[in-house]
Amino acid sequence: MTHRKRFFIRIVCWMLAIGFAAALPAVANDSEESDSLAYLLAQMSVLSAYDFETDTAGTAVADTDFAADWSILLAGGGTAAVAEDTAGKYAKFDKYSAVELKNMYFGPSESYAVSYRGKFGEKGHNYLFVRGTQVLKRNGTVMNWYESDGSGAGSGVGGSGIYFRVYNDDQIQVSVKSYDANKGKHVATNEALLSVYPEGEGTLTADFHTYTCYDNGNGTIWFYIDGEHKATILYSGATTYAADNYETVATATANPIHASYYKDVAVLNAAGETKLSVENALVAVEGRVAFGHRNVTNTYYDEIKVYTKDLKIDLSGTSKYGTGNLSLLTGDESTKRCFVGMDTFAYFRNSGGMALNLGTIDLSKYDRVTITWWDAACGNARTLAAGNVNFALTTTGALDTTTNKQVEQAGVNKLASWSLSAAKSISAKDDFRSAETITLPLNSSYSGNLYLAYMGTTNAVAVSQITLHAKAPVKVPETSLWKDISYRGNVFSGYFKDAACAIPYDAGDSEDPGAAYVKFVDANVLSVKAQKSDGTDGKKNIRFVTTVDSLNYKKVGFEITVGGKTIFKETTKVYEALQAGTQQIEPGVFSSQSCYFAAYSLWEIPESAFDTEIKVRAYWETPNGIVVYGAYKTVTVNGLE
Ligand SMILES: [Ca+2]
Repeated sequence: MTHRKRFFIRIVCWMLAIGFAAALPAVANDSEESDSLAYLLAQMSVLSAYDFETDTAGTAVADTDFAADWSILLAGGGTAAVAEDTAGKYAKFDKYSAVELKNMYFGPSESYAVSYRGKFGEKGHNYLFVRGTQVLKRNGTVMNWYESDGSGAGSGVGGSGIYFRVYNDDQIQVSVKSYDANKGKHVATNEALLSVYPEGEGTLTADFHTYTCYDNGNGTIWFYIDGEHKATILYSGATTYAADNYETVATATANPIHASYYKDVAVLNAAGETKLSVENALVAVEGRVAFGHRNVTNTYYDEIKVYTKDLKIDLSGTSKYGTGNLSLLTGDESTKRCFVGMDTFAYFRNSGGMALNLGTIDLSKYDRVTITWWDAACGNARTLAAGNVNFALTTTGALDTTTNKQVEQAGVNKLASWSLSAAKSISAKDDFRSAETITLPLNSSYSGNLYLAYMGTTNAVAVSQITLHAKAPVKVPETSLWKDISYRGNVFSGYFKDAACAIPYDAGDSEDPGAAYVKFVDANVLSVKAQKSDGTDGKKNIRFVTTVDSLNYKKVGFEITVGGKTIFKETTKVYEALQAGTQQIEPGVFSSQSCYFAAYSLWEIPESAFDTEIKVRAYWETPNGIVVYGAYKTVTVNGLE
C-alpha cells in the first residue's frame, strides 16, 4: 500500500527475533561445565594470583610475595618452600601447615572463587576450606585448619566450614563440619566420598590438576577439577548455636561472640545425587578461605588465585606525583598534585582540580563505588563547609592533549559525583581525620581509563580506599511482579546472565539457577509518540511510534483502546530511523538509550471520529518472556499537530 510511505521509509530494518538469537553467544549448558566455569570466572575480578615463578627455589613461602595476601602457619615440624622442576616453580608443603587468605571474609551475597593447580602425592591430608568461621581460636585453645579439636573427639581437621580433599586418584572427599553437643568442642565431621572419575581412570595423586571452588554467596557452591563440574554444595538456614563457644580469645569468658552459621547443608555429586545431608552444620555466614595440611608429604600448589566480584582498586599501583594524572582546572602540575603517599593512600593537595589515574577499568560489572577519604590538613581543629569536598569518577573523554593533560572541568565526563552535604567538624587530635565512607551509584557501562577527580576547595584530602561494587544477581521473582513495574523512572527490560546485561538469562541455565541480573531502562524508551498525516477524502492517519534499546526482545507492540474495544498490534521488525515528511528522525528523540523504532499506524480515520479518544501504550516482551507495559498516552486526531 503506497500511501504508507507518507509516514516512513524503512531505512534499515532489523528483526528482533534474529537479533535475539544472534546476540546469544555459545554459553554454558549442562553438558558444557568447562565453558560454564570459564564464563563465571570471566565475570569476576582477580583479587590475588600467585605462581612462584619469580621466586628462588628453596625460599620459604612465608618470605615470598605470596605472603602478602596469605598467612602461612607452620606447626609440628611443618615446612612450606618454593620448589622447582622442569615444569616450573611451585610451593611444596610438608608435615603440618595452614594457609589463610588474609583479613578476608566472604559474607552473604558475596560471590568469590578460589582456584589452584595442585598435586597430592599420597592419600591426602590436603584440605581446601571454604566458609570456615572467622574465629580460629576459642577458650584459649588453638583450633586450626590442620589439627583436630584436641578433645580426642575425632573431628579431624578444622573446626568449621566445608573442606575438599583429594582422597585418591579417582575420588574426592567433601566434608561438612557440624555442631554436636556430645563431642568435644561441639564439633563433628560429616564426610561424603565422591567418585569423580571412573575407577582406575583418575590421576589426582600423580599429576597436577586445577581445582576451583566457586561460591555464589547465595546458597550454592560448585567444585570443579580441570573445569569439569564434580560437586555441588547447597547451604541455607542461617543460625547461631547457643552452646557454641566459638569466640574471640579476648572476649572468651566475659562476652562470647557467637558466629552465625548455615545449618542446612547438602553435598551433591556431579549427577545431582545427594550424597550427604547435614542439619546442624557449622558453615560460616561470614566465611573465609584456607588450605590445611596434616602430616603430608609431596603436596604441591601452584597458580593460586582468588576471584571476587567487588573490585578494590589498588592505590599502590596508581601513578605518583602527577605522572599520568590530570590537572583538571589549570594544567599546572607543579602546584596541583595528587599522588600516592606511603603506597597506601591518594593525596590531593592545594585545593581541587586534579584527578588520579586509576587505570583501565570495565564499569559494566559494577553499579556502586565506595570512596573512603579524610581531611588531610594536619594539626588544627577546623570545619569543612558543605560542598567543599567534591569527588567524581571521570573518563578521559575531554582530555586535551595539546595542553599536556589539562582538561576543563566542564568537559569532564562524570560517571559518579559527590559533594559534602553538611558541614563537618574535625578535631585537632583527629588522627586520620575521621575517615568517611561514601557510596555513589554508577550508571555507566564505560570501559577504559578511569580517574578519581577531586574538585573541592579544601586544600588537602586523602583517599585510602576505592571499591567498585559488583552488580548483584537477584533471585528471579514471579514474572508477574515485573509486568507494569517502573523503578525510579525506568522500566524492566529483562533478566540477564551477565552484569553488563548483554546475554539473556535462560531459566534452564545451570551455573546459578534462579539468579539473574535485572536490567532497567529509561521509561521514555517505551513511551509512545503519535504523528498525524492526511489520508484520502479528508480522512486522517495516525502513526504510533515507540523505541527499544536493543534487539534483546522477543517482540514489541501497542495496546490500543478505542470506544471500549482493545486491540494488540505486535511486531518483530524495528527500524534505525524513520522518515516524517522530508525529515528523518532518530530513536534518540525518545531517550538517549533508544536505538530502534517500532511503529504501528491507524489508517483512514473518518472525520466523525476526529474527537474520539484513542488510548495507547507500548509494550515489549523481554527475552525471558515477560511482557512489560509503558505509560498510557491518550490522543485524538484533532488534538495532534
Ligand atoms: Ca608456577
